[in-house]
Amino acid sequence: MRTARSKRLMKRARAVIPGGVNSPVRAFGSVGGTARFISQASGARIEDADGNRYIDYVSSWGPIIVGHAHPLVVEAVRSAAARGTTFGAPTEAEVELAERVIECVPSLEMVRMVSSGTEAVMSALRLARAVTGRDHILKFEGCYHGHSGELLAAAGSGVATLGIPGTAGVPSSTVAHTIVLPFNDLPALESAFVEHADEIAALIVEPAAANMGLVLPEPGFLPGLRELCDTYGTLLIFDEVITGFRVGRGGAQEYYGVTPDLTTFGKVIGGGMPVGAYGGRRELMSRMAPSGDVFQAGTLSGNPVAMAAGLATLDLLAEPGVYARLSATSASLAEGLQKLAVEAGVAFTTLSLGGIVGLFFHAGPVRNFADAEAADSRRYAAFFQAMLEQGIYLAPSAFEVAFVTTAHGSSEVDETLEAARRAFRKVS
Ligand code: KE4
Repeated sequence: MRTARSKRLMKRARAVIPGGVNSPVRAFGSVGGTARFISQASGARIEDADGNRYIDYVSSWGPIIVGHAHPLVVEAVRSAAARGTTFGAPTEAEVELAERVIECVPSLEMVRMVSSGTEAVMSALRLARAVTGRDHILKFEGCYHGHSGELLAAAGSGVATLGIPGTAGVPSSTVAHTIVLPFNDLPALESAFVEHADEIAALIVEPAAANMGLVLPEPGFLPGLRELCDTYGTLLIFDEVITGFRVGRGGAQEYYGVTPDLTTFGKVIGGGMPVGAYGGRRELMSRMAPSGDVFQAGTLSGNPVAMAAGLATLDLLAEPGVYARLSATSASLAEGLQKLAVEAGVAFTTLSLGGIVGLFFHAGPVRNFADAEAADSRRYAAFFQAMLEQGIYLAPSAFEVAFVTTAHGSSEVDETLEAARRAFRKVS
């Protein structure tokens, strides 16, 4: 496969952008080889600078759900931009998208638009701390909630001990209020609540974890979070930046039937343009400036071009049967991959939820981050390369997932499984 132009572009990029990329995972660091510079995309397929075409399962890490360059989304962006790209003043489009998101997600009475998932999470945590008057926050190992310093914490030494910096540049004081626990472990959570009783402002969780591969909540886990938060007066925040509008119109909270106090969104609601949002009950959200005393702001928050892309995307997702079809495509891909792995004698676990497919080179079950870390990431890297060579673009990291769009149909699944048959043989 020719990669000369991507190689040349990466050399140029590295001279002016750290690591040649504007987000680390794009550099292919954990899978090796040449990161592909993408020049264009349409539907389920992308094309790189050397003219190679791929079936895309990165889907820009989730925002692309109705396929790349959907004509209705492109037209919405074009016509919005032609009326002016940003005003720094309220527009009707922001009200429309807020109303649409609230209409779809029962736990919401108000939302605030921002420009990324990170911003949405930062703001929701600040609100939770203001509302409760408490400082501690609690997250789970392997869940990713954006790059705000307070969340870049590694688990402390013992269960329920406070976090330690997970990266350079985060002072230990910044994570001194962050408790990090194992996902799917209610007993550990219970003891953390006993130890920190009335000090925890918020518990934030990806209701289905999709940043350590796909790890689903075990039965009782999410209801257990809700119960413990109620007992201790802690706000429950569902980070639905990935699951929102991807596992269903009402998100993972509707799918699992557990109602959080606050929810964060991103990706899909921007239709490929920079958008994040956070929302919840009116009594909570009205604490945000200017109606309340909790400050948060943003130059391009609610950007009208981004709102147009989001609205066009949510219109397309409102068509009857869309999520059933999306889930069926994901399930057929997952089942097909599992069957091929068994035939090739490769230890492999795959599962799907809405438009998400998780792949682990691990006999399973994968219940938490420790299990996910035990998966064979070297074999994932070899599988990734073998698929890439055959025109299938998976996530360049074993700790991500495959994102399916409504543009992926049976022909894309068949082509992917044909390539996987050869790739599994190669890595077995
Ligand atoms: P952004 O700030 O990247 O828009 O959103 C942060 C975020 C928050 N919450 C969850 C559950 C997320 O998955 C993310 C971002 N997801 C990663 C992919 N796993 C973005 C990819 C990247 O960082 O390049």
